[in-house]
Amino acid sequence: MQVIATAGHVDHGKSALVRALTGMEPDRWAEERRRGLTIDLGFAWTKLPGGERVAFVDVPGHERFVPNMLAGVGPVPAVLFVVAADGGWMPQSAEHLAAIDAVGIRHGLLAVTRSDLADPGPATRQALDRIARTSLGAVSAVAVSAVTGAGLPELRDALTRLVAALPVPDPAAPVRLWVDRSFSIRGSGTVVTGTLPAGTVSLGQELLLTPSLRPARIRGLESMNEPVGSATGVARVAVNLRGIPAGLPARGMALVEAGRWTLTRLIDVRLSSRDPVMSLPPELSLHVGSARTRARARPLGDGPVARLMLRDALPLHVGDRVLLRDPGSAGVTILGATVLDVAPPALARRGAAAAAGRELGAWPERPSAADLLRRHGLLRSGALTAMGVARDREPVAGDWLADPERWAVLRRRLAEIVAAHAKRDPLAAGMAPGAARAALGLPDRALVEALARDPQAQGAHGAQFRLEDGYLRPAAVPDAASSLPPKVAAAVRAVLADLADAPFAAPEAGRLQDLGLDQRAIAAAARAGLLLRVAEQVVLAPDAAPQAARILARLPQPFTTAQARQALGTTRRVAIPLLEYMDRAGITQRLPDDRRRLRLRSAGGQGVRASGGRLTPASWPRGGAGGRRRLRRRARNPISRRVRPGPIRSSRHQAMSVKTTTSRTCTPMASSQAEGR
Ligand SMILES: Nc1nc2c(ncn2[C@@H]2O[C@H](COP(=O)(O)OP(=O)(O)O)[C@@H](O)[C@H]2O)c(=O)[nH]1
Ligand SMILES: [Mg+2]
Repeated sequence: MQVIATAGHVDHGKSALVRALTGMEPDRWAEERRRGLTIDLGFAWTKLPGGERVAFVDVPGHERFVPNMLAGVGPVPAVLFVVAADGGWMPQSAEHLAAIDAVGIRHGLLAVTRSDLADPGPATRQALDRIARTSLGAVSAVAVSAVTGAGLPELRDALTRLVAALPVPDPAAPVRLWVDRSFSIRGSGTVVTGTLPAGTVSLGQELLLTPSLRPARIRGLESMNEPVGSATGVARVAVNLRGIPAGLPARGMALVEAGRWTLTRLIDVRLSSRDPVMSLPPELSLHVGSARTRARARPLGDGPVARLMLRDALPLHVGDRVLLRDPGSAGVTILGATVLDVAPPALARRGAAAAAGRELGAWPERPSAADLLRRHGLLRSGALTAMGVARDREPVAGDWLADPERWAVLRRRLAEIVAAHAKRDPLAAGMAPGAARAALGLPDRALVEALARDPQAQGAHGAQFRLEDGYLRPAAVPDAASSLPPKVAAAVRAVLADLADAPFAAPEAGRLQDLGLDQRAIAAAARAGLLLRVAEQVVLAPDAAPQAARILARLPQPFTTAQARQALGTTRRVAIPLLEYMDRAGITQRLPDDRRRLRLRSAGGQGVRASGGRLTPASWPRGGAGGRRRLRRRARNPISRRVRPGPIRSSRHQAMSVKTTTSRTCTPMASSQAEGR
């Protein structure tokens, strides 16, 4: 089916025409019928000659009821524009047309009514000329009389052609059903009606009622007074809701699908008019769908871009069209605007507003994931979905999506931070990822881990750091000793001199103490690859393991610990931890009878590489033993976020965790909150 709204000046015959086309009474209220004046929206439907069903939303034409008119026109794809042959172009003809243009409706038809009372020619020419300059463009015109019935067959044919040309919306599109009526039926409970522009609603489905985000299950569904199991947009639907008290829903609220909309009070928009935003009144009415709220406008730069602070939170997508109106102005001020961001970042720095205006001014009407990521740097995949934007890339960590440029900047900054930390405290094990997360202002530690895992982090140029044993530290530098305090470097040189003649006579604890090599210093020297530390107090030269392997290769295989100790010319204090180290490194294999054999034909040759002074089989991930410890990825389950709604974190520059409580993904409200309403 299709839904078409009427439009046009009061008393030009809109309601009479809908009545003539459908046989239904669009003026629902007794007061409307008594006064012969449409005050609120009316609904009627019929079958066209070709069998297509079409519903009409009949709007009031009186200037006092323009907000009602906007609520009717907001969600529909097409209009039946009405001008009276004997009335001609009138103020609300112009105002309604401006509204249609602002909302961006592209399909319509002109009916010149009351053509039994005057020549329809002049009114037709006048109206077509004005309509042609709007989003409707060139439309067909039909002269009709609701009284004589003249022209009605031609109008039905024209409607059939119009409906056939309308685009078919995506049945899988996110559901947003703007409520235009709400009432309760004895025995059934709460019912809301609305125009479903796209997507599908079905019996049993759970939706959320904005702005409370209270869950509402569809208990009953009707389309054009007939019960249906499901309805696909475009459709007029009446929905019987479970879980919503009668009296709660109201026009302007919406039923939305969880996770697919952003509920927001703060939006960045671009006006369709060429007028600069500076001329915008600071207080405006904002209309979208059947909703109406107040908006305070802040120009972003001196172009057509503005930030709007809304009095009420609305479920919006990037790319939505909104209508802005200044009810206080003497003339009619109606402006259309495109929503460019539904969770805009704070404008903290000087000049940020103008910069945002320049950036957003160049965005397309339907901003892409790339556009939004360039602006936000990082976004959760779920947040992007809730913005109505399709994901075009894989996450960098968890469900985080990143702008490539921002990611590269973060990598460089992380390298700097890690290097600075190592310089400040050369003997430290490294920087904890949590500290790096805070320093970078990132919202999630998994991002730091992903930055460290990124192959570019290990690259030959620029950022060089790694995550090992749970700490971030600079990648091995060519002159490792220079990374140590001079005293420690000198002590290490002394140890290595001791070992030059007797490579397996590890210095005794007393000797280490005399040299000033405490546990921290030894650990730092080992990390720098200057010493091999096989036990707390047992240090050897970095190449001790391959050297030992060459000697042990000459023994009959397998060999005992005593044989190995003798061959290496050392004590049990050194031999046992060294052999255990070689077991771990895969150089030797320990048998059940405690004897060992060399695993490799030529130790130190193929299949083994030095890493940070340690030998590791090449098949291990870089970083050796520490790398094996799988980085615990914090699996952030997007489902779990749906249970507790939280603010979308918008990220910008270093202050990446700026939280905007002004927007959040539409997720069911907590049940404790639900009781409150
Ligand atoms: N003679 C004649 N009167 C009409 C025609 N259409 C509407 N009217 C009358 O015009 C008045 C206003 O019509 P209505 O449908 O309420 O206008 P609306 O305010 O645009 O909905 C009513 O008195 C109608 O009976 C028509 O085609 N011919
Ligand atoms: Mg009317």
